[in-house]
Amino acid sequence: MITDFYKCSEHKVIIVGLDNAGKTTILYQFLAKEAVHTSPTVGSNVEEISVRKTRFLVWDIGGQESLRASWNSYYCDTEIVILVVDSTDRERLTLTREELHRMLAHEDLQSAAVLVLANKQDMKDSMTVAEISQCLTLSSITGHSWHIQACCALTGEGLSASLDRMKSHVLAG
Ligand code: G3D
Ligand code: MG
Repeated sequence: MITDFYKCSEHKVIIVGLDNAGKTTILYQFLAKEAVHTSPTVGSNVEEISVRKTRFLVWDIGGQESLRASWNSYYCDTEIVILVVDSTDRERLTLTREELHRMLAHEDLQSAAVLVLANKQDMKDSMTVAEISQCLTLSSITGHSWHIQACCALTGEGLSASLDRMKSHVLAG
């Protein structure tokens, strides 16, 4: 049955971003809703996350420079790209912008939506969503549906809203 197929299907999500942005913490917050002790991701972590009846297969990909070259091996069939930004890391935001636009030009991601998570909003010196949006030139993205959400992976703030948005995106698509 076609309906059963859709009920059972999983939506592939990849979490990308520079090292130390908070990707692994976010993955496990999605899963457990509690902060976990993390260590730098070597290779990748993958977890299945259910938002009521919608299932996501979420890949957390290592962000160290040496690993970024292999991000593209994860792109195939990805429906949502979550880009995690450390909102306090002003110095490397330009690098994040380059990685984002390079990624979106890849043919395997032509139909993927982008969710930017402006993480570490608990820090006093964090940049706002507006600042990050401008620096990443999000408004220049035309071929992809995109959204930016402020969050704090330590408390989980902003993450339920992110999961809701992911769910409505795949249901609408
Ligand atoms: P990565 O997977 O993107 O490399 P991690 O990043 O999830 O390993 O997180 C890197 C560090 O940032 C961790 O600190 C983690 O606790 C911290 N972190 C993640 N999200 C937040 C947040 O919202 N606010 C704050 N203040 N810190 C956060 P350690 O000290 O373990 O290196
Ligand atoms: Mg990690």
